[in-house]
Amino acid sequence: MNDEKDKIEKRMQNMKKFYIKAGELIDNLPDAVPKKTREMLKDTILGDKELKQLMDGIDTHRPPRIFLIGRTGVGKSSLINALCGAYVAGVSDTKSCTENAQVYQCKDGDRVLMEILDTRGIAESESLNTNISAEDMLIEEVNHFSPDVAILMLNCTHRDDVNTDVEFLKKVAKNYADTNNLRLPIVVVVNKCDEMAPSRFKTPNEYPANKVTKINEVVQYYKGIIIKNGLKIDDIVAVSSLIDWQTPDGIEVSVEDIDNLPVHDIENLEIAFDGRYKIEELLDILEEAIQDFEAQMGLRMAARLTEVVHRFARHLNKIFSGLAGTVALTPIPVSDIYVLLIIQALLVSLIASLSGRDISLDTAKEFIFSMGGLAGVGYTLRLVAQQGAKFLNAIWPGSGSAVSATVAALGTSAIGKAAISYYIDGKTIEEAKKKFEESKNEK
Ligand SMILES: Nc1nc2c(ncn2[C@@H]2O[C@H](COP(=O)(O)OP(=O)(O)OP(=O)(O)O)[C@@H](O)[C@H]2O)c(=O)[nH]1
Ligand SMILES: [Mg+2]
Repeated sequence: MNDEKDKIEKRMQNMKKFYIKAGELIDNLPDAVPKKTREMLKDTILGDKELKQLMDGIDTHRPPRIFLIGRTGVGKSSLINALCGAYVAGVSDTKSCTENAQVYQCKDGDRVLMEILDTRGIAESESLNTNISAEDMLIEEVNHFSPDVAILMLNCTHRDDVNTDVEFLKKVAKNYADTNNLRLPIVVVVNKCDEMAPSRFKTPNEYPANKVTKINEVVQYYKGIIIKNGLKIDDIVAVSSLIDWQTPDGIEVSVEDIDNLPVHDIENLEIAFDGRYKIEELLDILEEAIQDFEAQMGLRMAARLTEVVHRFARHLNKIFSGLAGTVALTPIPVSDIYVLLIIQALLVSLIASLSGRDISLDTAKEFIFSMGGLAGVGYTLRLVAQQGAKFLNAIWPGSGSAVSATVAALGTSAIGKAAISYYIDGKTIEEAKKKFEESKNEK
């Protein structure tokens, strides 16, 4: 939907505006903040390459090109839907299609989310031409497509012979490396985890331990074969792409019937049941594997608004927790505690801006204080400096007179998660606080 695209762009621009303003905000901090500290803050936040790339990418991104290889019915199309969190119609691009491979764009309305080279795997393909083998044709096709990442899809419940596809991928990877002077990132996805016994458990956080154990065994089995065959992969992950769809008026439709619906209904399909397992993890793996920043950003943007906003918020949280940890590498004395506080306040403000709200640094600080039960105290920076130890103990009990890198990173990540639940998920402040309490004790 166009609407959706506008909204995503608007939220991103909103966040970027706040980021650009950060330097000015730091300059305008009360005089109690020493100049040295301000400089340190500016260097840390504005000097961070990853954060800068993220912000720059908002204006320059392109749909990632994904080379999908897997047998008919393994769930290639379903995986794309799962990654996008939407039913995306594949639009064929006729210029380079053979019987074994198909290039298409995944679209949500007129927004191109991804470009896919879809193949059924060499094991299933037949030579179409006596002069040139199916394999050579496919390799040619892949090179022409120039993927950002290759995904080999396997089935969790029946252990297919993967040797042929692994051998083929090795050739593709070699060819790709020779042509592009770049390594082709390869991610292996073991799909249909939900069908692993006991298969009646379809809700991801209700998978019993024995199901998870069996899933992991399959992953180890495939991993063994791949390693034995000498294929270098970036990662392997077991997922479920299961989504049941319904029309906006709540009528559930089976995947087989979707194509018979009017275009308007297809474009507006909603999730009736979300059985997606470890898809977020896969997205993180793909983000890491894709080397091109514009494509990386395109992957982040390839979803419905709520998912895009979450993805960005999580990414911001990761960056800022890292920054807080770095700052605290030399343990921060109490008097410098506002460095951490400002880093966190900026994080909270950026997360709020993603939710479509503009909040001041002061509001962000109030939010942070309220996590430690200091709401309404009206803490100023000067007060924080004076009462640093009290503040520290309220937020991270036992942190004593200095904050270690781990505590700073964990505490910041916990604040970020609380901010996501309050500003983005619309939870109450009590629920956000609960999230904070849970998160700060995580490993
Ligand atoms: N339970 C379950 N069903 C799945 C999953 N992924 C796909 N399916 C179902 O498996 C069937 C085949 O899925 P597709 O996504 O069409 O498979 P494909 O690999 O694109 O198949 P081709 O396009 O024919 O090569 C469909 O009925 C999907 O609904 C999954 O993770 N769990
Ligand atoms: Mg398909």
